[in-house]
Amino acid sequence: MAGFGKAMACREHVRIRLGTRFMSSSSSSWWQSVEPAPKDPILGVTEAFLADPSPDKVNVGVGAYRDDNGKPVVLQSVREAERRIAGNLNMEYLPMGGSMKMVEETLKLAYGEQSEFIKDKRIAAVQSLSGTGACRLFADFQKRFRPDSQIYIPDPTWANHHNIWRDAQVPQRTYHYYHPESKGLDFSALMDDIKNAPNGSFFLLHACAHNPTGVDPSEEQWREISHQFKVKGHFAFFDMAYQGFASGDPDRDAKSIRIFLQDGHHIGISQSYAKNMGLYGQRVGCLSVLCEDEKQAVTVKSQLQQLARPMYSNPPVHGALVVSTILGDPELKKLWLKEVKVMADRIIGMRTMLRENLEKLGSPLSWKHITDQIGMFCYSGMTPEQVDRLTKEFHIYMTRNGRISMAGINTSNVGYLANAINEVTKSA
Ligand code: PLA
Repeated sequence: MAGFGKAMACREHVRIRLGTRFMSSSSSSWWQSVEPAPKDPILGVTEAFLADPSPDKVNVGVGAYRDDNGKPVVLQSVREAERRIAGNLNMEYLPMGGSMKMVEETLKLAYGEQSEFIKDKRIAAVQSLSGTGACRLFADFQKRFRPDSQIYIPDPTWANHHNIWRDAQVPQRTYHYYHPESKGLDFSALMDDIKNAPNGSFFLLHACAHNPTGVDPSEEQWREISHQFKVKGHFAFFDMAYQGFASGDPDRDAKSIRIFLQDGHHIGISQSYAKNMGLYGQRVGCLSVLCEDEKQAVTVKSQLQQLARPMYSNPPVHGALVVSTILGDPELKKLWLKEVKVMADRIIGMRTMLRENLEKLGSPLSWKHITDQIGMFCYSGMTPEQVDRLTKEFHIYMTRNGRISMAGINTSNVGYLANAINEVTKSA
């Protein structure tokens, strides 16, 4: 008995010890090797802004449109579409490729209302989780069907492009884009990089309103780029996150794409309604790939759906309904186009005001690039240290690459912002 008792006690002891070990492993050591992720260079700015109690604080970090009172905007066209769809619909799943009605209307915006490619059903297209989701889906598609390819990304670019193609395990190269001295396009270096890339390379191009630089090629330069792509047999993937935000006219902002289409390229496009319809949080967009013919488009689409299925199964329904309601009704579409123009014009107006304010303060630097650049952002040329001073001393929040979201500026804060920029840059 004594021996049995001893054995039991021993087993109990082992159980407890093991138990404690299990406890400790499940409560702490599973994720012991996990390091904190670095803060996102753009969305991290919003977090810091929200945590600042100062009444003077200004957020010109993330590219989110604000009205002249600094308030987020829900477009009238969106409100009206929501009124029309409210209560009328069920909440069933969309197909894996999303709302075909939405996709059809979205393709018209990019490829042109009368596009032969739409009529000939040569475009494989799916609704995506906004522009980010479209880029990621394309990156995964590229990896799956062109596993040895790499992607050429402009230097600089939207920071998340690097994350997207990294996580899709597509090797990245950069190509010259921005010229720091002129604060414009480094066209000759860009053309050299296009020429020197191996034939048949994948290139990511910003269709308009380049983020973060606000620098776009001219129409003539786009023609040259397209020509050189043809010579080299490169693939152009257009990220069009700001259609309408550059000129105020979505058709004009699609010029780069139309040039490539005229030249017979088989391109890919990411489209987003975050900015031009203000549907940021609805996550609605579209990925399209122009194919040889209808048969290939059907095949490619089936593979895009296959990629989406294990990730998120099918995309959300509400934003897609808002978009298809607006674009499917000529009156609502007209209203939307007017509203896009109002947003773009307000930003253009703020460019002039910011530049004028800086010049009035007697800034020794040139601020011409503020009005030369286009779209949602101004690539100011400020250093990370100057940006840090803006944040610490003036509670102004922006990304450390010196990018200013023009959409966060209004008539009430432009003077304050100009003064602060002048203070941190005047001795540079
Ligand atoms: N592509 C580019 C070039 C972008 O600038 C952005 C958004 C996206 C795609 C993705 O937008 P979406 O997924 O919301 O459609 N860039 C923002 C926001 C506005 C962000 O970083 O997510 C920016 O502040 O740069």
